[in-house]
Amino acid sequence: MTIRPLVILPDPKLRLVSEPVKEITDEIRTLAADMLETMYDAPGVGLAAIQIGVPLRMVTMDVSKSETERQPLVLLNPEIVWTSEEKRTYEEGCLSIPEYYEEVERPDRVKFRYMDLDGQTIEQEARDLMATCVQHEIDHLNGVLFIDHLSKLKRDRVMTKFKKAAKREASGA
Ligand code: K1U
Ligand code: ZN
Repeated sequence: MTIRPLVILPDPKLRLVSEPVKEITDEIRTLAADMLETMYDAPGVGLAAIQIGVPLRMVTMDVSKSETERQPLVLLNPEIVWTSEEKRTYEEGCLSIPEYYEEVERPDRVKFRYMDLDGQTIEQEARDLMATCVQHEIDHLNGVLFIDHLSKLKRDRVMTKFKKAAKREASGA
């Protein structure tokens, strides 16, 4: 298992629409293991494959509170199949937008469907952090970031900050 480097804003890869996983191969199993390793190392509660530069519809998640009893999930081709009318606001972060947190309103509960690494189709209902996280991760698969749910003013401020940081890094300053 390898910890892979994270793709950081304003990298244009974050805006790609990822492709479906067509077959569960050893490469896909290795990618899943690397994504989990990278997610736990960050640390994060979710990760989409594009965040390590791979434009495939793959997500890892673990919203368990305990570090000793991990509950890793690998979602292949996940999709939201139902959302509640009720909304909730959660302070979100993103491993691709380090140290920036903002409140985002999303449906409170969702049902989502995915294929696991055994090829089984699973449908599951989520609430609380898991509901927020699965919506945030599926957004990544469609090139959408949580800052897209904020006002244009806030989004522009974040973009400017990260563009400046990337320029400084490229110039070695
Ligand atoms: O996709 C990502 O960038 C991961 C992101 C997922 C997420 C978190 C919170 C709300 C919505 C989506 C993160 O994991 S950010 C890190 C984080 O929230 C966290 C890290 C360690 C423990 C608990 C939370
Ligand atoms: Zn994110």
